[in-house]
Amino acid sequence: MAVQKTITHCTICEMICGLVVTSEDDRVVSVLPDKKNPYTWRDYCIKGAHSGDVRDHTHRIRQPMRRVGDHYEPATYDEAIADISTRLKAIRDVHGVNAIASYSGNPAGSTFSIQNYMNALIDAIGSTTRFSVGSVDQNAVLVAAKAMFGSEGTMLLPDLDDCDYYLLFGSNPAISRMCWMGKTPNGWKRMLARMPQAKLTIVDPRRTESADKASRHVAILPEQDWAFMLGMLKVIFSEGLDRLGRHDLVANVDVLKDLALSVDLGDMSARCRVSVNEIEEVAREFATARTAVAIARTGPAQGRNGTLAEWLSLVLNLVTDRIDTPGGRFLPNWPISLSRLGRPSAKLPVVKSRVRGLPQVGGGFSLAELPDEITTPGKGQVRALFIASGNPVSAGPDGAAIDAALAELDLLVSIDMFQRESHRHAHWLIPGTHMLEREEIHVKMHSMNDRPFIQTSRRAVPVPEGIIPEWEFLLRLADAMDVKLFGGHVATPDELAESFLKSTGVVTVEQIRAAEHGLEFGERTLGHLWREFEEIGEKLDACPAAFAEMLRQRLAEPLVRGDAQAYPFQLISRRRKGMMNAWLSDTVAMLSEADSTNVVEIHSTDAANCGLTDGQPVTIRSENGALDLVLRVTDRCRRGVALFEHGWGGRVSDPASGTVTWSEGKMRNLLIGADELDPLTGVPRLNGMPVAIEAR
Ligand SMILES: Nc1nc2c(c(=O)[nH]1)N[C@H]1C(S)=C(S)[C@@H](COP(=O)(O)OP(=O)(O)OC[C@H]3O[C@@H](n4cnc5c(=O)[nH]c(N)nc54)[C@H](O)[C@@H]3O)O[C@H]1N2
Ligand SMILES: Nc1nc2c(c(=O)[nH]1)N[C@H]1C(S)=C(S)[C@@H](COP(=O)(O)OP(=O)(O)OC[C@H]3O[C@@H](n4cnc5c(=O)[nH]c(N)nc54)[C@H](O)[C@@H]3O)O[C@H]1N2
Ligand code: SF4
Ligand SMILES: [Mo]
Repeated sequence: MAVQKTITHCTICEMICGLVVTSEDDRVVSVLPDKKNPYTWRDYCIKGAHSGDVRDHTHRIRQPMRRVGDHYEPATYDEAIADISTRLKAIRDVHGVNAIASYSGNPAGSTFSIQNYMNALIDAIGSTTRFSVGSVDQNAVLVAAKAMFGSEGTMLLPDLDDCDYYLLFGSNPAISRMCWMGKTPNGWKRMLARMPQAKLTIVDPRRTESADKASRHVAILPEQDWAFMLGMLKVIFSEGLDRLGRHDLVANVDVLKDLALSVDLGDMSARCRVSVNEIEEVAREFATARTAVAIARTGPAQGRNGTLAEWLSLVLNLVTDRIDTPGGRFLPNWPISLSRLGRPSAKLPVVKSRVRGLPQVGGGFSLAELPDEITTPGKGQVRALFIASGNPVSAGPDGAAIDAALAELDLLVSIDMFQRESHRHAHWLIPGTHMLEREEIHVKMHSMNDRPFIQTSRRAVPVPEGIIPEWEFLLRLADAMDVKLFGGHVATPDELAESFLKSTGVVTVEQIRAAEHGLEFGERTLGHLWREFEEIGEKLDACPAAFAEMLRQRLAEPLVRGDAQAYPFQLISRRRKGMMNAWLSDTVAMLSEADSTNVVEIHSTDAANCGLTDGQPVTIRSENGALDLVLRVTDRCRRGVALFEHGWGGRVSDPASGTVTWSEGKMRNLLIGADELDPLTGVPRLNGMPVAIEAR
């Protein structure tokens, strides 16, 4: 028996924790944290521990599958590439290049080869029709960074270990870990270790697992973080608690200050349903702490006011001198600065969508636009779509509309290890590789580390016979279409990584490969953001005009939602330890948690007022749809919100037999409308969607 130990890293979430994988006869036996990984080893979780389940799952797709009528038949890669390229050429000739589109999901982002090669194919074809998972995730960060700092890539990380006051808006790191557009391995425990001398304030409509450990929990109304933050700014400015560090490099502070001073604290309190007293206390605690960070995460970002929350959270750091200072938020600039790389592209014209005319963010259109772009006739109407490691029907708004639109395509190609909900109508199912089968250096992910560290993943088990890596499939497809990926300058992911790394002159592929447990290269230093501004001779914009305009619109809105009578609740979500978005739900990691997938939780007073009781069958209804669920009465959710989880209700099929092998729970996003979006990010109301709950 061939027992082998491989040192690699996980890519299930952004944390990319170091792993030691034991395999025997090419099967995964155990996955443990790599305790010699100097950077990530303490941050390891059940998802990574059970990652082998996915690799050896019985329903994994192990060869290309072609749709023939209402079933699938196995095919070779040559057949797949010949058929797909022929169809793509025909679509391109009749409908134009923009009729060929892609959607890359979350796992594509944490896999260097998949996302880069998928994007490269769409680029090489000449299409600009990419849909982005960021539109149901982090677009607010990109939009705020571009408007304030000049580049979408300018993401500021918290200096956790020197911070005395953590102010977290809409994040539950006890479950989700501290990973979102930046990496602070073991971040949750690092914060807890600094308490009680440090304070942690969690702003969340639900008293979460993280709030249980916090020094303060602020039970805010969904989508109203901006009002809380603006109230804080009013207090900070009017009490003279502001301390702007680099006056010389910041523009429009006066406009911002006037705006903040003009609001009424009582009005802000009424909008976010947090008392004036609590807003004042948090503002003073935050502003007077020795060091502090304010961070907004997916809670507000996945709603209609995400940009405002992201902007104002950055402003809170800015006006109290917590940017690029110890214990504040800083710009990592290793091994390549996304910030600098993004700057030239920020000057290029922004691509707008055909039907709604919305701008691309992070190089992609909003998922909310996908159905219209497929079903609305005209030049550039999407006729072919690649879904690379994604499940847009489960992840996006109005899943039913996305599903119906996907059924109308002339060509749908899914590149995934499984056939899930979004792949039901696929003409071709192209197998994906598993992370433990890949060897690559994810330059971009590592550039978001909070310390200079980079690592290669290593192949712990072989790619099963019959499967070729996603990038190789895309490269061969490009050849068949007579187009060149990356202008023909690079072929393999290693060459691509090398081309990125070359520009830094800091580390080489060889050095990274040679470092068994990952490579630490140098000390972390602060001050890169201001230095960048000095170098390019520009200023940070504290109050971008479009943001101020949106803020004024929100301030002019009535205090109570117009639809509050018909839809008294606003929907929020939660994550589970063993699940990753809408996947891993059918693996061992989830077995102990797989109960109660159809439960909606509301506050006991709300339940009593509606005449509803715990355990009662109810219908939850939005303007977009209705689902039958069971009520759970709780005091964890604040009044006026309903908690129902994302990630359930999708089906996994075995294309060989045509049977559905797994489905559990109801699909939450059927309730989410695709019309009302944050106008600056294209993000739908995944959090905050108005709903009604009634007995059935
Ligand atoms: N209501 C609501 N909606 C949400 C959210 C929410 O909190 N609430 N969360 C949002 C967020 S934060 C995100 S990031 C998005 C996620 O949106 P998506 O990325 O579209 O959805 P996932 O469920 O993560 O699906 C990932 C797919 O990738 C496949 N996959 C996993 N690993 C690999 C691999 O190594 N190779 C290949 N080829 N395929 C792989 C899986 O089998 C799965 O089908 O959903 C968003 N949608
Ligand atoms: N186990 C596990 N870990 C994960 C994932 C997973 O699915 N499972 N997903 C990964 C991914 S893709 C991502 S993007 C990250 C996300 O990581 P986080 O950003 O930490 O996301 P959540 O844990 O969903 O926490 C969001 C919180 O926001 C609250 N909330 C909802 N609406 C609002 C609002 O309007 N305002 C405020 N202030 N709060 C609100 C919710 O109640 C919830 O507690 O987690 C990653 N880690
Ligand atoms: S899923 Fe778990 S083990 Fe994998 S990178 Fe994320 S935190 Fe680490
Ligand atoms: Mo995400």
